[in-house]
Amino acid sequence: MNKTFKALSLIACTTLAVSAQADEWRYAMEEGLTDPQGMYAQKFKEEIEKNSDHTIKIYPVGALGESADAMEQAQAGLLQFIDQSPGFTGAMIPEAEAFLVPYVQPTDPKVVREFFKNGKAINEMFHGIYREQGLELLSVFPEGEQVVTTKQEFRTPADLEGIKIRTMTSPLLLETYKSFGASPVALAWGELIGALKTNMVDGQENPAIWIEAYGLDDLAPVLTYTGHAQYTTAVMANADFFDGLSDADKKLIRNAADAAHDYIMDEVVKMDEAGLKKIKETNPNVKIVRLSDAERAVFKERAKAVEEIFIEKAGERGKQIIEQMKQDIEAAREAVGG
Ligand code: 6CS
Repeated sequence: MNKTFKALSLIACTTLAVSAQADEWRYAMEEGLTDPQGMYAQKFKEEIEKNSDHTIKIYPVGALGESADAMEQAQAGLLQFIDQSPGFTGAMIPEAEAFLVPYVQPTDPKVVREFFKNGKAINEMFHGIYREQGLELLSVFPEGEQVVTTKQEFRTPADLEGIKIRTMTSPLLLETYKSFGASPVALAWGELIGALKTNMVDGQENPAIWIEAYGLDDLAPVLTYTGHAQYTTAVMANADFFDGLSDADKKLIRNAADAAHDYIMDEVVKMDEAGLKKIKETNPNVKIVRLSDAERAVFKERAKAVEEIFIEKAGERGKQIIEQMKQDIEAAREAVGG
C-alpha cells in the first residue's frame, strides 16, 4: 500500500465517523484546474456546493500518482469521484476502447456535441459495463481532436516507419499506431515529457489545448491532423458510495454532472480553437499539417484491422457498441444537418 493510499484510508474513516450530513467528497482527475477535466470538475463542485452542504475536494493531475493509481483508490472507495480517460481505462474495460478505434468518431464540433449529448451508445450502453468495475458512470465528454505531434513531417504509413510514438496505456492505442506504420510505446503521462526530451519517443498524440498547455509542440513541432480520433474522457463515482446515498444526493450528483457536461461541451470547442491559435502565435517552429482526404484514406484503410482487433477483444458487447456508435453518429449528423 503506497503512502497516498494509506493517508486517504485514514481520511476516509475519519470522514465517515464524524459526518453523516455534510460530507467532503474527494474527486481526482488526470489534468490541471484550467484544463478541460479541471473546468468540468470545478463546475461540478460549484453545483454540488451551491445545492447542498456537501463539499468537493479536487485532486489535480499528479496529486495522487498516475491515472492507474487514482483508479485503484477510486475503486477502493478512498475517492468518491474520478475522471479517467478510456486511453487509460481501456486496459481494464476493453469495451471502453470503442472510443479509441480510429476513424469512428466524428470531428465536426456540432456532430461531436450531438453524439456525446444524445448518443445511445454513450448514454445507455456503457453504464452497466462500468458498474461491473464498481464505477457509476456520470459523464463522457470530448476534449478536442487528437493531433499527432512528431519531430518530422509524415504523410504516409511508410513515413512513420521506425518513428516511436508515445500512447496512453490502453492496448488498442498500440495496435492503432502499429497499423499506422509507427513503433508505439505506451507510457503514463508523467513519463512523456522526459521521453520526448531524451528521444526515447519521437512523438505523441493529444488535443491542441493539451499540446499547448504542456509545451508538447516545443518538443515535437510538427502537428498533424489525421482526423482519426477525438480525445475522450469519462467521470465516474465509486458505485458503492453512490448506492449508499439518499435519493436526494443521487439526484444532486446527476444534476451536477449534467450541468458540468453542458458547460464543458461548449468550453472544449473554444479551448480547442484557442489552443491551436496560441501554438501558432507563440511557436515560430511549428508546422501544421492537415492530411488530405486521399492521405487519410490510406490510414483509414489500415484502421479496419484495428476495429477487428477491438471486436476480438471486447466481444459481442464491443461489436454492438461500435455498431451503435456508428448509428448514433449518423443520427447526430442528420440532427445537426451536417
Ligand atoms: O496524454 C495524456 O496522458 C493526457 N492527455 C490528456 C488530454 N489528458 C490527461 C492525460 O493524462
